[in-house]
Amino acid sequence: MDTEADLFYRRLPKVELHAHLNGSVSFETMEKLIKQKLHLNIEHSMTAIRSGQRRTLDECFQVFKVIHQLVDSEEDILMVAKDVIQEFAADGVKYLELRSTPREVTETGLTKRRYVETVLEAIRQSKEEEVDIDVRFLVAVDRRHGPEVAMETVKLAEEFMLSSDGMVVGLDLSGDPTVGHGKDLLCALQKAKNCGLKLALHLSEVPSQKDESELLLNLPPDRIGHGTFLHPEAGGSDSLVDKVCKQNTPIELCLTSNVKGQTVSSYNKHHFQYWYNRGHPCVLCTDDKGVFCTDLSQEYQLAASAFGLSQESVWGLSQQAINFTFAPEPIKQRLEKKWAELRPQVL
Ligand code: 6MZ
Repeated sequence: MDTEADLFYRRLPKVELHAHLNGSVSFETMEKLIKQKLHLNIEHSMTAIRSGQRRTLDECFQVFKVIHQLVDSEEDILMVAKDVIQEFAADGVKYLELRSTPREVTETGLTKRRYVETVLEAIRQSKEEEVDIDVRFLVAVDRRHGPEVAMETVKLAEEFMLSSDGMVVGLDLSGDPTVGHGKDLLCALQKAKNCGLKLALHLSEVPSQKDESELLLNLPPDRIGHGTFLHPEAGGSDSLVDKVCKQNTPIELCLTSNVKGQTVSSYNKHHFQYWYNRGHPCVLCTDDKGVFCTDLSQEYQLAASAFGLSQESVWGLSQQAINFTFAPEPIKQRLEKKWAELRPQVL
């Protein structure tokens, strides 16, 4: 049963800005997919990392390969995206920026264009069904696939940005951080920026990305994903921190993901503390709520307990995230109003 404290986090209106679609598939949705594709011989233990379990980052990326086998058609994507949106809404998320890498699958006829259209269709249907959440989409570039694919993806993202009625707002750079180098993707990322797509870039997720982060921070990105190894205490540098601070670039922080993926040794050693204590813009996110078995309420609760945050501070954290969204100004104002209406009299 939920305690009073649990209820506070569940009722807290929240903004989710770093959620990979296929990493966010819940146990229940996975159950449906596994049953539909028994011939693949996939078990739950292959698609999620349970409480107390840890994996290397490399093993986490193997998990995505398994999930991609299960989610390989338009019908799957529609179901998965609708379920994920519904689940975020049920967890009190009022504004969600979902991200996903367009994929093509010859056997099912899935193309990258249909992939994006199907995610947008899921967003549209959720709206028609009056699910209480505003959803936007970031098209993701998987760094593993190199510069040509990155450029193709940017072109696709630009097209949808212009034709999707404001649903496609930006571009994400993600994928296995140990593969490839950001310098090869600069051209595509610059093009995305020039055409008005906002940039949410995974930066310094592993220690070896120092030079790459120096380079990518010059773009500059509009938000940073993880940034685990940017600060000097984690092996980064003052110059990286200076750049991030000068540009005041919000950082998307995903506690459970980093602890389970073992890039951070424990919750109370998470770099949330470094940035939060400096008053730097921080937003708590889930990353992959399905794979890491978490939700956004739990992430707020974990941060509060690891760093002794009061309910007032937690409220402040969730509210300030509105400013870091890629939504247009009127939407931000609408969200501010919602937060004012939902604020408890006593915190
Ligand atoms: C980097 C990640 C990630 O795009 O198929 N992804 N990239 N770091 C992470 N930290 C754990 N978690 C997920 O969702 C799955 C894809 O998102 C990226 C990877 O490219 C992964 O294949 P989509 O919806």
